[in-house]
Amino acid sequence: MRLFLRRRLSLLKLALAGGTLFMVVLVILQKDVGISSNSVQDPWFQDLVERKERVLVMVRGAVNNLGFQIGAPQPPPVEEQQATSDRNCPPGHYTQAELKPVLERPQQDPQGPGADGTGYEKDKMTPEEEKEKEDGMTVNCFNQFSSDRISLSRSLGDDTRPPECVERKFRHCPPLPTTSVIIVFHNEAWSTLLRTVYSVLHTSPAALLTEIIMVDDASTAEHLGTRLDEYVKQLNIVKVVRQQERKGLITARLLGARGALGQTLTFLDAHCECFHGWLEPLLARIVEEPTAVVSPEITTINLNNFAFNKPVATSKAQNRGNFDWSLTFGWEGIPEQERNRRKDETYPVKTPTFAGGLFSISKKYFEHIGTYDDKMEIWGGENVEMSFRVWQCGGQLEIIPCSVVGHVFRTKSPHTFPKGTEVITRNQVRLAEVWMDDYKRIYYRRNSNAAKMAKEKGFGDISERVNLRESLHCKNFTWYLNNIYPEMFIPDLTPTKFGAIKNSGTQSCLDVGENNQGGKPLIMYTCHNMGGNQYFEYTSHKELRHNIGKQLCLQANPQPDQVKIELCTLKGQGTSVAPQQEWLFTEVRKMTWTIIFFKVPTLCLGDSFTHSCHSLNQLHLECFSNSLEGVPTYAEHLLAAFPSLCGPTHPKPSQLG
Ligand SMILES: [Mn+2]
Repeated sequence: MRLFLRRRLSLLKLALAGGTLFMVVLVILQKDVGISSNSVQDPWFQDLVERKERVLVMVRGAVNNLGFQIGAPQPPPVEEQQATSDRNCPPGHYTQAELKPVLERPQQDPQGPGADGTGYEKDKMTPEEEKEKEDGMTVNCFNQFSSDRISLSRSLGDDTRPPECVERKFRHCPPLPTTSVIIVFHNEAWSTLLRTVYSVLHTSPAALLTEIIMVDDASTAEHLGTRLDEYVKQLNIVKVVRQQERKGLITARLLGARGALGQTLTFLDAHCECFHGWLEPLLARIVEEPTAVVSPEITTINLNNFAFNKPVATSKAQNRGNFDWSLTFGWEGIPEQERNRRKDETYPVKTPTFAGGLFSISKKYFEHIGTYDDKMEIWGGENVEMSFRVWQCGGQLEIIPCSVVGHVFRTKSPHTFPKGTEVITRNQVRLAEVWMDDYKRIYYRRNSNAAKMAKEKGFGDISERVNLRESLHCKNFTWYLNNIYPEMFIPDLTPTKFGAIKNSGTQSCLDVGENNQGGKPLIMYTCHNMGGNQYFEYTSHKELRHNIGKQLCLQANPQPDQVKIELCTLKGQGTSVAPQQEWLFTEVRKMTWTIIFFKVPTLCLGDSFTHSCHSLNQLHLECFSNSLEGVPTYAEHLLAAFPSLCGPTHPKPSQLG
């Protein structure tokens, strides 16, 4: 009996001990989760946190099933960084005094032109002023007349960023790194250039700004010579270095970076204005993640009146960078998953590509990751190259929305390309060859100049860059697409037919026209054989896709509507090709094809035209393929059921067999 009791008691002890252990584990787990979600700013960790939370829910559920009732645990207090004996690394946060700017902004006239970031345009102008404005517009492609009348030290008014950005404090330890601001310019107007410089001096903490390095890419304008040298002398931490021959942005930046003394590099364009507290969040992210390449949120300075588009406290980051298959950079909305990962605006936004004009990077990391491809010329493609490289080689590309910098976006460049715009294609071919593996073919099919250059090896020596990719053990482009940009549409690597659709009667080609994002009718236009707006490919699903950026499909519409391009209905699992987007090719004789019937005969095209589908001389369309390495050039003759060409007497698809 005693023995039995003892045994029962020890069983009870065991149960109690087990229960206690369970609770301890629970508390530890909870603490772990609490710390992660409080101190880790890194959104990548969010996944981990969520996973832990799921485990926690499971554990709680198990506990409840056992009959325990546990109240919601209190999250542990945010622990302050332990005080260290290192004098350079004191505890606590930077005070405002410690983040005092290099140069106090002098008192500004609140009624002055452009005060507090407002726009300025003069109403009644004299003929001389009109002329001055026009000349300024011609030289700069922005309103220099306005810029010249706005204070070089103008204020941008109150700090209107979201409160979590305004209130954010930065830890002393590890300290924020210093930075060298590098500004490349070529024939920039005096007022925009110097306002950029002053803006940096008025907003950057003296403790963090090592220097401003202005790199002159062989400007010819008078005011940018000795006058500039003399002027910046009084600004002490500003220096000018000069590239004697115009070699472009890439080599100019490398020249600036070479002499930089800061721990990080911050590249800015020559017509920018920095908003309150723009620098600290960029540098804080680099401390946290030394492989992060971080861009500010870029806002618009109006090119006509220089109004600064200020941030709105309640709005969230909207945009991230992308690219299309002609390797052009663009902006897109942040996908929902990424939006959900960010708890507030202090979290970085991961971005597949970046605009590349404004960013900060650790100097060591910039060198480690291979700076720039120094055989690229002038500009164009270098931002996409750096985007692929950073991601594929283990870095991160991010936008930091709490950091806001304004930039004058122009609709066209006032500068010429000394060797023509061919250099952009050359730069793009270099990046495609080094980073994109077989996916480069998708680009080449859409740009026949690029395809030709690739075939003829006219893009220069890329061995250094290929070696770099190898020595850094960079991942391949499939990895990039799957992990960094899974939202990207990937066209057929080997479509059955591709090229331009040509009417051999009129010698014109089917063309989507300017800025056709879908919904607009197509036009017939002089064939240029360069791909672009005249590029189509025939997919294994019988679609005729124009898919350089968006997934657009040629769609027949009920008469009398013309053929348009619309979003493809086939988008992946669970979707199918709409009958209006399905086209048939029928061979009429060897290498000569008649088409392209769309599936619903009752909807067949245009009766307002007298042509019959039988008058082949009028209706011949040719499909020119781009020539690719190893693929012979071929031309296929096609007859298209195009509304302006196809009359009501066309034969039924079955007759065409
Ligand atoms: Mn610019």
